[in-house]
Amino acid sequence: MIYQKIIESRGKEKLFALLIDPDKCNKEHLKKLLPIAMQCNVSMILVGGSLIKVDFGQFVSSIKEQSSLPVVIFPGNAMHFSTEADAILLLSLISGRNSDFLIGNHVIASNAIKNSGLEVLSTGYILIDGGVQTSVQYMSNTMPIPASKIDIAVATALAGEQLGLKMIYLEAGSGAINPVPTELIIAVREAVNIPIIVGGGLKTSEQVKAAWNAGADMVVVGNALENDIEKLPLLAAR
Ligand code: 1GP
Repeated sequence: MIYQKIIESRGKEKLFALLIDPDKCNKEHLKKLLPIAMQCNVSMILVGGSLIKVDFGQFVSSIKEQSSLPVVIFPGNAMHFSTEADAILLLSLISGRNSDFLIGNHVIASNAIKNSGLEVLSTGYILIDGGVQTSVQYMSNTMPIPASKIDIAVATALAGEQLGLKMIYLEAGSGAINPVPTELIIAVREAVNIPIIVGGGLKTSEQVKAAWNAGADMVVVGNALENDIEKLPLLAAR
């Protein structure tokens, strides 16, 4: 079970998730990327994006055929689904006030998720302003929390924990100029006990380590590796 693995790793090993956007990863790239990901002890592969054109199920299957790494769906909406994955990061966009992303898509997908038997990782998804308008902001039609409003981010994370969500994802958005500030991660870490995932705009190993040191249990990197697989060993080094 993936959640069990996340809980058991706390205090022992920091986790690194590789985010693959199916539209930005062709067969050749995937073939090169997966062996490196396995060598680098990547903890799991997240598959997703705000808007996806290619066949989601086929893409997940091709990852499963070529690697033994756990594959977790990182859905942009209810259409992003595959029974071949190991788990789904069931994101409720709790920093926003758009009911479609708080509960609407979840209702649409609920029976398919139940029938699939996939592990459900219910996660409070909190958008933090990363210095540029990102696809997730536009597609979800929600406003991110300003990066300086640490008290709002903390209260939002706390509410997510009190609602029974199993994890908090602090998200600056794919391709963010500024990753989630370390002071904000530290403050959320002090406020909640559940695991914290941090992603968006992490481009250097210093930024990855800073997020881990601030209290992230797992970091997510996508963009920085899309055109530069060679950076993976450095970014994923513990
Ligand atoms: C985006 O947090 C992830 O949803 C990863 O962001 O693509 O900027 O690494 P990047």
